[in-house]
Amino acid sequence: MQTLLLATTNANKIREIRQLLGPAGVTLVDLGAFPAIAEPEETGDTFEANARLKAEYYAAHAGMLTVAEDSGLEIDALGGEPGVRSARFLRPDATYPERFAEIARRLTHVPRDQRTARFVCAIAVVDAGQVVFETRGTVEGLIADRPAGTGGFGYDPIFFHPPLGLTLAEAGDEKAAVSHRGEAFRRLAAWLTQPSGLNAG
Ligand code: ITT
Repeated sequence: MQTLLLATTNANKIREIRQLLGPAGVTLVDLGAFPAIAEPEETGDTFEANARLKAEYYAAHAGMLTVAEDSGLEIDALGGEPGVRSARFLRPDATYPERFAEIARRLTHVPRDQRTARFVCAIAVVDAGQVVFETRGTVEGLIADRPAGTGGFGYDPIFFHPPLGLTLAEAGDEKAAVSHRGEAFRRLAAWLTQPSGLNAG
């Protein structure tokens, strides 16, 4: 069975991705197996650039087939902020309630129906120094009036998903069915299991 390094330091991502790649028939190892590898600086301007940067870096240091993802929240009325800086928005050590309050402040004069936003997840897979698979998943929604729900992580409590009528923090298992990460990693699972994918032969 193929072994794939899941190169993220975010435990919430690991939990979601392990579930999404369950049907892919690969053995997943995470960065817990490589405690000596320091985190790279995420210098890319796009989710794709950062996903590639992380996958190339960890693949080179661990010497194995590696997947990395870069994700975040784009709020249209804020010109796409926090975007690639989602994990560091406001301050690297800011709490999510602090970030929610700042977003609410910046959206004060924006009508509710114009508070459109999306989560984006870009994936890159690197094998022997080459990017061998890339994709992007998105989910569209609206910034909620106030945080709601205790599931998920990060910005999920303020991300309202109109078809579900819930924030992603209220969505439970349904988050994976509609999320940016779900879309991207289901495509990766399909690629890993198809005859022309990595498992060929
Ligand atoms: P790695 O780089 O090690 O993977 P990270 O948390 O720093 O971990 P990113 O740079 O990709 O990862 O930042 C992603 C941030 O975007 C994450 O920390 C959240 O703030 C936000 N985010 C991404 N996916 C999310 C989701 O499903 N729900 C809520 N917030 C999410």
